[in-house]
Amino acid sequence: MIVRRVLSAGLLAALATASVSACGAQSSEQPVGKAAAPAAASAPATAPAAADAAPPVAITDPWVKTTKKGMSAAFGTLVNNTDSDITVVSGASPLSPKIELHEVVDAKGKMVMRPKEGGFVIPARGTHQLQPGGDHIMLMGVTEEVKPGAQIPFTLTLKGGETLEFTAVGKDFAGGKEDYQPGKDMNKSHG
Ligand SMILES: [Cu+2]
Repeated sequence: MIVRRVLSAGLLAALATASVSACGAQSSEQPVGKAAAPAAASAPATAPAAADAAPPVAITDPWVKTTKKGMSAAFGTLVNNTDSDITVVSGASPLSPKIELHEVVDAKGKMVMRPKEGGFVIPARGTHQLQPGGDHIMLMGVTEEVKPGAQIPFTLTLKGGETLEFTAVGKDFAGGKEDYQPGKDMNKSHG
């Protein structure tokens, strides 16, 4: 028990250190070069550091393939602003009661999609692309028509339980080798 307590304390200390580092200017040990630099013209004078506003994880240009009903998919570029890998483990949206995280793989020359084991990993300080023909957020049963320009709210849940909320925009897309439309059988069983 004592060992476990010590370990926990160590972890907590590490976490505390990490969050202090993330806040940058709040730690007296951190160099304040960024805050002192006059080049940051766009930052308000009172903002100590732009890093304070950067979320640990974000998504750029999120969009949803337009569809009348059935299946569709959401795409965008996941951005990791931290020094550790971040894993997206699940997704949710009012547009579809069931959502899966998919990948597209080459199965004997045929591109097929399937749930991605372990979710999407965004490398530390890196990005992870969600795009047609690759990883995507799969909407298994779209409940209403998605028109171009539609605003669709999404929530992604990360491995640690944190969430990333964003709004994806409806966009027509005809390309891609994989089929995001439901088969006839699935139509039949749907609803
Ligand atoms: Cu899919």
